[in-house]
Amino acid sequence: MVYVRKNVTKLTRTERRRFVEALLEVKRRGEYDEFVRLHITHFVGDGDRGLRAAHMTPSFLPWHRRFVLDLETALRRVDSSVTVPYWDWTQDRRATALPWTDDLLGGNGRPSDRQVMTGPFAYRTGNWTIRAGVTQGAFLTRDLGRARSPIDLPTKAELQQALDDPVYDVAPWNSTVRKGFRNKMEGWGSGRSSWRNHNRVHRWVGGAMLGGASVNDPVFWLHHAFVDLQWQRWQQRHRAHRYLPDRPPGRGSGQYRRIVARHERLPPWNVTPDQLEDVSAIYRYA
Ligand code: CU1
Ligand code: CU1
Repeated sequence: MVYVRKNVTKLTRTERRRFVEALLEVKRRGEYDEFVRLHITHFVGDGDRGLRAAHMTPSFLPWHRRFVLDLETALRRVDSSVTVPYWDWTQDRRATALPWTDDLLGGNGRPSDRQVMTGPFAYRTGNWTIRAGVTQGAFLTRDLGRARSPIDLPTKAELQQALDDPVYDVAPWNSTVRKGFRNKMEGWGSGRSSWRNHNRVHRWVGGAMLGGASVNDPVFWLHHAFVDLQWQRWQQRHRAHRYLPDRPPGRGSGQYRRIVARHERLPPWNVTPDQLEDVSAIYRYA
């Protein structure tokens, strides 16, 4: 049965409660921290050595598609009615509105140390202690909108610029490319312009959402579900276009063995980007 991922603003009271309870149970079982660790392990950038499977790379989209799917599977083992909702940050832009309510993700961090004090993921509830992180803090932190040097969430127009590009990605397939849907969506550039779309949302949330351990904030999943929806929209708009590159770069290329081509295995899974392009048999967005 194909299940439905909803806009977070469309969840009923019961659906919100069940989503939160499933997350807390996955955390209690120790599975959640494995997701955090996996993401940290795959936080390899242009300046690092080795294969870039998850970030600054064409497979940014399929990697996170499979990653969200795995979390969703873990949630559905707890409660089969649960799916991952998406946060449309072009619409829901206020730090006090959904998804930042006490019955869902809780609110902003307090000014002194950015610790989240409200909602189900506040440290004092005892249910959300951060164990896997690049920093040592045990509590979840947020700095919605960046109080000291404010930024806005990406706009509809900015998202549209990414969706309008018919080419999936271009050489050299990293964070420096100016063309292609993938990096316009992922959002790398230089200086402040490297905070576009996906990246900008991580910046806007701040706190735990910065860096490799960003999975510690459950908004990660709502954000990446929305990014995943954009990939679907892009596919529907540009039907003649597909994931690129279709073949691995050759030995002479600086990207040799650094990226994942369409039919290559996408670590840590036994799956290819090609196999992740169509998920219509698993879920759809409403
Ligand atoms: Cu990521
Ligand atoms: Cu992300």
